Amino acid sequence: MKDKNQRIPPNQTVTSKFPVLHTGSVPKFNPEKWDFRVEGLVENRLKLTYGEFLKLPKVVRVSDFHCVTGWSRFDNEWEGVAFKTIFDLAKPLKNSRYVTVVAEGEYTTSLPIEDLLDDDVLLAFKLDGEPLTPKHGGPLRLVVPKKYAYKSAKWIRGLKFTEEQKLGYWEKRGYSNTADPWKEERYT
Ligand SMILES: Nc1nc2c(c(=O)[nH]1)N[C@H]1C(S)=C(S)[C@@H](COP(=O)(O)O)O[C@H]1N2
Ligand SMILES: [Mo]
Repeated sequence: MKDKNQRIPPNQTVTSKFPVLHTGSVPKFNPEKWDFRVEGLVENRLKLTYGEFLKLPKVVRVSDFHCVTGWSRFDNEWEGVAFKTIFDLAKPLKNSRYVTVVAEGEYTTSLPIEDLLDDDVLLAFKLDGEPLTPKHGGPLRLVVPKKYAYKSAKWIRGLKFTEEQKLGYWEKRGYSNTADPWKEERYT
């Protein structure tokens, strides 16, 4: 593990708190009605109930979290399903290159498939050994540690595989689409 000073991207400050940041209000979760859909350019579309989702193979990954507004939280222990597991089940078609991540409300973000195949990317339902709280994205959020946290969408309900990249909520509003904290890609 890198020295802590080397783990802080340029112009970020470490916080031991965990700020809550999102647009809109925290959605209600009904486990009977909740589903997770995978669609678009895939061989197998998926529609998983909450129970089915929880039965997928799980992984635990410890990573740092960097918000574009300047705070970073170190050593978050996320537990969930690796993106790779969903990828293998859905079998994206050859012309599929991007994923739009669809959350409750009007929030979306998008990423190239290869960024999501990183070993530290997961669809998380636990943080630091506890079920993910609603304000931090429970029941399910994406975690993409190598990008500013607006790519780590909370309350996710599905993935759509596409050939062209569709800009997400913050990306449409001037935030960087590549969002690399180490290169300080904050704005377009
Ligand atoms: N659905 C949804 N996910 C979201 C956001 C949002 O507004 N809506 N904000 C993003 C931003 S900018 C940050 S910094 C993180 C904050 O996560 P936290 O509230 O768990 O700290 O959530 C990200 N995911
Ligand atoms: Mo953020």
